[in-house]
Amino acid sequence: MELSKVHIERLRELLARPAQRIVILSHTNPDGDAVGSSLAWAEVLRGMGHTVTCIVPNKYPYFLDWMPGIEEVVVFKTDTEGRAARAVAEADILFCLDFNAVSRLEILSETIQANTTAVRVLIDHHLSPDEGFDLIFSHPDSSSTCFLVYCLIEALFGTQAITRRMGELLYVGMMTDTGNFAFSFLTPELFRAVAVLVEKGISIPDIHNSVYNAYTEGRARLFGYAINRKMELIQDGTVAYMSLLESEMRRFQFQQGDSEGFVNYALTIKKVKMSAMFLAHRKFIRISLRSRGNVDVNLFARKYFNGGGHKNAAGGKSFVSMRETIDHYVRSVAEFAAEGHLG
Ligand SMILES: [Mn+2]
Repeated sequence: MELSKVHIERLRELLARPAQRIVILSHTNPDGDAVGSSLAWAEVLRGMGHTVTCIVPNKYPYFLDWMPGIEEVVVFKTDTEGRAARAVAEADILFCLDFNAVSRLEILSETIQANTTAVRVLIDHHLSPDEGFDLIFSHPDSSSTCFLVYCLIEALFGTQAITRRMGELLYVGMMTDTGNFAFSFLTPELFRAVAVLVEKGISIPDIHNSVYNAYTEGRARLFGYAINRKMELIQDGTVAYMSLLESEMRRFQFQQGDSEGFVNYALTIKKVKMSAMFLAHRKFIRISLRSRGNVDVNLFARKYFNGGGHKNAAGGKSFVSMRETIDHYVRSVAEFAAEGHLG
């Protein structure tokens, strides 16, 4: 992954202005990469004397509660004191981390559009970023935004600027976005970065345990239910899907983040090349897509579900019923296969 020297210098100049008021934003349903990269970047900026507020549209999953500094993240949805709106209105710089379009902020996007004076900087690894940023670090070849933030810190200050605390935060995103170092873009540079974080004193077993072995009983039982009762295979067993209605989620005391990993599980079946998860929300159905190898779910999500993401991990939304959404998926998969996209 090659960072642009020109962009690095522009970032350096921007941050050289004294005492900037900075807001770091990340996406709806923030995950380990969103929160980890935001908090680590906030630490760096505070170290330079800037005032930093981290904002996410809605709550992060409970298994990230242990992350150092997470209590300072402002959750826009439950921010009754208007801290988020005030920080955005007063901001000199807005950093957008781990998403590629302001629309991904959903309930927070209007608030962002209201401030037209702040410099907007994108730091992200999703495909096809939107226009409208003043400075863009868009690296779809980075396995996580945390790794990208690591590279930015290294380019700006050298790795001596990385503390153990930052290391723990950055490792969370590197680990979760790569499926514990099992997906694509596992470059030598990434493992060199991990080596540096280990040198800083991070405990990989502790972080792994805190993130992956911290679920509720309800989540474990919901997982069993989803796999046993709700997983369907189509296209001669090469494509899977699963759906959860609100009533089913309630039955297992569903909490934000509980369905993470479900969509990946179908890909543990040898023949399965593509997997989808349909999760009912009050106003729409959220779709997660995963694939193996050359099957491009970013393309699929763009074409059929108004979404996007990465080649092997993407998402979208549907505003019709669960039945209609699934019918649309099954038809779309057939068309996708007929066009030769399933190999
Ligand atoms: Mn990410």
